Amino acid sequence: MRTTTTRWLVCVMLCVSASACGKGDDMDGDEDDTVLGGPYSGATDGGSFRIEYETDPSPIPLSEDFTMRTRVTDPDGRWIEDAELVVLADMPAHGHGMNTTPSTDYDREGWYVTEGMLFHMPGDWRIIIDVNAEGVVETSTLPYGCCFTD
Ligand SMILES: [Cu+2]
Repeated sequence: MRTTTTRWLVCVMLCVSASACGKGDDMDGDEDDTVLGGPYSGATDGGSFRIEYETDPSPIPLSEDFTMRTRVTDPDGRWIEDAELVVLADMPAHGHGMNTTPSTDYDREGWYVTEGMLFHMPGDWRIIIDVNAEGVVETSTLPYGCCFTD
């Protein structure tokens, strides 16, 4: 009798933690509320840089590699050519990032290319772009609802 009860408790605990892991623990994180896509431009948190990006394919597909092209300018629209850019993404409601490690290289005219991005779940992602240029380190965080399916 005691053993049965213990097994039942272990099962309940596993189930609870599994669902918390998979779905997130707040209502806002539920994928049913996800607004697909997101803003393709914005400023970094300190206001020193402007960011715009495009993806290939677009929109971002679920569970497929995509490439990001990101342009960095100053607030007057001048290209920033010598930045060190780190582009990542996470799902804040689930507490995880991507399973891939993208790499970013400079292309030209203020554009940087990031290879190896992959969204492995539908729901609310954030694209996080760290810019290190001209002695300033700032971050742009842009929401992205994944993914369109048809
Ligand atoms: Cu997730």
